Amino acid sequence: MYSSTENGTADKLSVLGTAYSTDGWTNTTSAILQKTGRGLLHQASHPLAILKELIFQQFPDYAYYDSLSPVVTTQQNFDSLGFSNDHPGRAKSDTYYINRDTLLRTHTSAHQLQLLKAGSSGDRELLAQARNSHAAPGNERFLVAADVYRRDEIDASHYPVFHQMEGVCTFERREVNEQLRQTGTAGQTTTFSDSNPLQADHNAAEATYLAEHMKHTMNSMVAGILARAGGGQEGFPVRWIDGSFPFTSPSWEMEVLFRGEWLEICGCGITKQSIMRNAGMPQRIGWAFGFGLERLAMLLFGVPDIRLFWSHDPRFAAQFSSGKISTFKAFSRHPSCTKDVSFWIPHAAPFHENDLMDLLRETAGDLIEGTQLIDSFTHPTSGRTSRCYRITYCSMDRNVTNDEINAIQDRVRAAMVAQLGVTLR
Ligand code: FA5
Ligand code: MG
Repeated sequence: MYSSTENGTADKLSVLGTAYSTDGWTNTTSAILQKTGRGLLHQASHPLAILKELIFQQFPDYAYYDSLSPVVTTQQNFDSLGFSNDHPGRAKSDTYYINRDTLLRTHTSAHQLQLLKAGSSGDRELLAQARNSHAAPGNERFLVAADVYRRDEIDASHYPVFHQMEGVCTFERREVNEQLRQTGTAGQTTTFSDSNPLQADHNAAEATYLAEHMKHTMNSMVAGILARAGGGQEGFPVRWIDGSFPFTSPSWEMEVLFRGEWLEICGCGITKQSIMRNAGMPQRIGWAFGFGLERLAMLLFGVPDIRLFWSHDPRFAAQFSSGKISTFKAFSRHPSCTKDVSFWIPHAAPFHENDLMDLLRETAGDLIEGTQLIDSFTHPTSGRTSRCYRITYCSMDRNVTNDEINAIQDRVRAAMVAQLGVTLR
């Protein structure tokens, strides 16, 4: 995937058949590049693809996109959505860059402006990429399902590649106001606050109308899917909490009670009117949501660990079939093995935990089950900081030998010295 020059540094990187030049921003590892080609959303009997189709069916009058390339510009992923220049999401420690201007999308919102614009300008080429472009021919309502990439910790509910479902719905402002004049706003409950404010561009009645429409749409979608799950699946209680995104205001997160804990499954809000103006539709107002598909799939299919979605084990794949929500039955778990590594953080260079996580994935792939920081202290006189991480190794689909893990741990330790500049203890 990387083509290398003689000193071993890559000058070109190929993603899904297109070559991109690299620079000091490039931090996408080959372990991640391999995931760009897996296409889990296009394997009809994979739980994520089943869920995607069930959601699409709940939105018959929306255009659906599920084949947009994960390679986007910083303009699409951040600038078009109003992320400030110093927003932490832009940091190299959080995002997989291909080069300075190009990255693996960190969320499906990266396509919002582009798709709204395609609708207002009649960009036929892009509109034709919708699977059912006849349903909403001007992209006034659309869904985008896609793989997204984030440098993140490793555990049972976080993985550096996951999937989102974006939903965008827009209305003629004049028609909303006409309807509000006829029906009034009595009985509506949306409140705004200083920390989750109404936009200066909207009046309270309009924003309330949009928020109620959005929450109703999302609740019905979740209820519709749960109804399809059948077989004694009980409803999951849902609650809304205030959220914050640069491209919506007000904003919310939807949480679902699952095994006694509130699990965040979605972010959403009223689309900033600046986005509608930039899209060439200042006369329309709208809302948007972004669901995490793994989070929903884990509770619908009873999948206990996010890494199972990437398993090549036929015992995983065999349990699901297109159009059906079935409950996952765990196959025998293979024994795990833990190894600790202690080291001094280098004086000169900054140390970021996500660099260690990428190094682990690059060296040991999905054998890494999780990591835990078990000790951290700063020496009182030298001022040096030491950390100890416990790494848990476990295979999803086979037994691994102690010798094999020892060899991997040796490679991890050597790579930490070479790439992170740490001093092992
Ligand atoms: C976003 O990505 C926003 N783009 C959502 C949005 C869209 C807001 C439209 C407003 C309008 P957030 O970073 O919270 O927001 O991620 C959205 C969902 O993705 C989360 O609720 C969660 O379900 C899922 N998610 C986030 N990080 C991970 C991860 N590392 N692994 C699995 N799922 C994740
Ligand atoms: Mg969130």
